[in-house]
Amino acid sequence: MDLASIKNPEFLKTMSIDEMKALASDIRRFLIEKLSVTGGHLAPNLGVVELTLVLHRLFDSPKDKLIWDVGHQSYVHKILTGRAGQFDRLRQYKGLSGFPKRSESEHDVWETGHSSTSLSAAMGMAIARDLKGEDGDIVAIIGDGALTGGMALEALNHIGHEKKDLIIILNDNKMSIAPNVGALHNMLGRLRTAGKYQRVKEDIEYLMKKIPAFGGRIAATAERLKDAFKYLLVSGIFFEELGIKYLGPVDGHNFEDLIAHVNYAKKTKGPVLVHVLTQKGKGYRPAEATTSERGTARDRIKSNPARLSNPSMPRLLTAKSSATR
Ligand SMILES: Cc1ncc(C[n+]2csc(CCOP(=O)(O)OP(=O)(O)O)c2C)c(N)n1
Repeated sequence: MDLASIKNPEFLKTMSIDEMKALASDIRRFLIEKLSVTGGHLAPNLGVVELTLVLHRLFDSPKDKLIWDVGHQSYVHKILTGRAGQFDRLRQYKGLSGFPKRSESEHDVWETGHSSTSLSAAMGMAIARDLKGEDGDIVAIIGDGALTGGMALEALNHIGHEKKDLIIILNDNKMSIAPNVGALHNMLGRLRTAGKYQRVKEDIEYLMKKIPAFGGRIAATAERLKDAFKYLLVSGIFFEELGIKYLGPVDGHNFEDLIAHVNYAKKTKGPVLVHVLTQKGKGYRPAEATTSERGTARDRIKSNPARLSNPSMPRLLTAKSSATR
């Protein structure tokens, strides 16, 4: 597809999944080629190709608000909102900004660069929407790195308390600028692997139902066990206890799963978080493999032009890399 011919994201609504897959491939190739000349945030954008396509398919930007945290991962959003033709001047004087910019597009509703602000922005926009009696979805897209910032945690505190309708997309690639660390990161790690324990949870539930409800010490112990296991049985208890419904984890490179989860989030009342697992650098092996400082691409790609010489490279790399996930 000629990406420069895209004027707005409307066309995505009628695309088949296969067409969206082909478009994802075209976008990855475009990003790698353009950023090899200008530099720019390659890996974060390669990781959100499918996610951005799905968000623009299911929401009606700019009536629905897409708020990108940090904003360094908004290149795919820029392509889908009619700015592909400006990528030769990315991050240059009077050229296309590397971050969302309101003067550039009505689809850029929040100017960023500073991390961890998207959740407060979403909360403010949700309050304004309700005060004015308007409708429209408010969607914040925040990385697991930015989620550890103080402002994001203040916003979670506020969001869980107010219970406004808003959607948080947690783009969890286990990376900040370097590999993420800390207690929140460890908690997300437990959620990521929760699927593996599904069977264990089912077994525990079965056993719980077998415990007879009679008096005495056995019953008391059983009750305590039930309380303890509740934490195993409810996914995303951290967010749920804050008052935010948790959905996921979902494979952020699988269109069907993404569409199903985001559609469910749209129908949910109150604040909801969709835990999306993505791979930073997806589709370009050097960007997938490096474990630190993968921000700008120019020098790395220039130092190995052979990586760009095969025109089908992004597709090939996507196929190979999915085996390493
Ligand atoms: C207040 C502030 N501190 C630090 C940074 C530097 N910074 C840029 S991106 C980033 C984290 C990115 O990690 P994540 O949010 O997980 O997004 P990803 O790049 O993995 O998609 C940080 C800390 C910043 N932009 N703003």
